[in-house]
Amino acid sequence: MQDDYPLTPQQIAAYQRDGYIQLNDVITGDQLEAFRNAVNDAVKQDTATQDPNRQKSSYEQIFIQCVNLWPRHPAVKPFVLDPRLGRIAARLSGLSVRLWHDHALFKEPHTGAKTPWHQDTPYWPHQQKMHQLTIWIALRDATIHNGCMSFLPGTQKHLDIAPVNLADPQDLYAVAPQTKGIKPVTCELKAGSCTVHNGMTFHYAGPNRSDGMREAIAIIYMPDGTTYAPAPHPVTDPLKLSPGQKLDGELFPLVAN
Ligand SMILES: O=C(O)CCC(=O)C(=O)O
Repeated sequence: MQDDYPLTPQQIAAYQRDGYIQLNDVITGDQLEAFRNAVNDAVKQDTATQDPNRQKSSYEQIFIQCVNLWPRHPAVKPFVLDPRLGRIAARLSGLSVRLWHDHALFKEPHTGAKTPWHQDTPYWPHQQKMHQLTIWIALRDATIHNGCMSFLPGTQKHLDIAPVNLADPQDLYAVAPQTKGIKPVTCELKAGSCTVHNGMTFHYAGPNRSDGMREAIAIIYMPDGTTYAPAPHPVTDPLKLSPGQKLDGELFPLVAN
């Protein structure tokens, strides 16, 4: 078993205070290349039947998004379920965590579309909202030029803001005037580095102005014991869950406790 990624008590405290953290060189060398290839192949397969000349919705213009690769793509599975990543999520949150889902997020070259400021958890069919977290892994270098992530520190404490419509974004301060005056922090990442954010922390990614694809995969965790709140979501829609039902079982494996 690989050693745990080193995390200091100061880093854990910073994550809990700010609602995000940057972790460098989490995946390196051959492992990084294998992960990148596996995700690229999966995205190619998932998008193979799409007409590249179709009229894209404003949401599709933000990025190519392929949700929950791991159950369908055996080459991706060991990376997404990697206990070393799960333990990062568990140590930062201080909780036992289950996988919620993964999604590849590929920002196409010269699309001009930004990922608007938003919180994640309000979109998810979960009754508990405070401790979900995403490990966002750069599979290639992510820079200001090609759309790396930015965060508004401390905003994970704002639990009552209506979800932002990503397809028709409003001005952040109209949606969340509480965030006025908070200075965004932008995290450029070398490939294999990642950011981790609480699902309630406001975050943003700029447009991809480069000639290459911005390739990232986000792996999302939820505390063990998270229960279902009926709301449309591609991962839970086929499962016919009852309100209050625990999200567990083979689609939501316990990855670290
Ligand atoms: O990759 C992006 O552009 C945005 C990612 C995001 O919003 C997330 O991982 O929660």
